[in-house]
Amino acid sequence: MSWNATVLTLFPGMFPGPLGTSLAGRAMERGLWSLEARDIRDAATDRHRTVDDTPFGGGAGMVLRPDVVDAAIAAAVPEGDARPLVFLTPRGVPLRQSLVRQLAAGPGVVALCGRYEGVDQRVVEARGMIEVSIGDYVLSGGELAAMVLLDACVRLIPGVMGAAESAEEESFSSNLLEYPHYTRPAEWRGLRVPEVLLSGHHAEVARWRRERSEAVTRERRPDLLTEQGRPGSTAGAPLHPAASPA
Ligand code: 6GU
Repeated sequence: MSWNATVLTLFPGMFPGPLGTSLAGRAMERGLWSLEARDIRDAATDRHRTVDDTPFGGGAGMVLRPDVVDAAIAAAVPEGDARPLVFLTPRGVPLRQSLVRQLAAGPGVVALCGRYEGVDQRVVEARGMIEVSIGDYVLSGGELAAMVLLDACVRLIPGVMGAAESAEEESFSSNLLEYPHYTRPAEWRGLRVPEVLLSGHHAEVARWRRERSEAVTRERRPDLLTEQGRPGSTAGAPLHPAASPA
């Protein structure tokens, strides 16, 4: 049983891209996950293969038609497919490690990449899509965001990472930024590695790292220390919007 990703995009040639190399690429070669990129345009029905139209209410840009997107999904996803459908859009809920963990633990994902101004909202809702953003900036399309999401999921699939790297994942689950890292030489350009790291006192090293993690988190990401991202907090979006109480 492997983890399967289907990506619906107007630019299937962008895939697998970086996902075909490095950790994800090796895991794909080993059969631990699969990736299928499907062209949304193949679901168009007119002779110009039209996928978009002007927005009702006016405004700039074009909107992907709901009938075309729905047909693309129907063609790519078998009836009864249990994989969640994720729509990559800057309007989405922020991607967090908690969602990555939930997706990685399931059967895979179907990712819809938006282009132009967006996708008709009716098909987003009719298909129960989870709308996800990867950060507060605007990309020219959802493809790079889909790659980010898939990379984050794939590295959590059992067997993809070695035991040493897997343990590393535990540090982000505490909702703290990582402590700084050092290696040889112990002195470089007159700069010494923090002495505690050379001391061999494991408990002191652990205390120092914890303190550095908390300090850098307070400095750069104080939002991680408040309710939503609290260690052990159950706050946060459910995997599926339809699963939340009305
Ligand atoms: Cl998911 N899509 C686009 N187009 N821009 C984004 C994004 C997604 N997440 C952050 N910016």
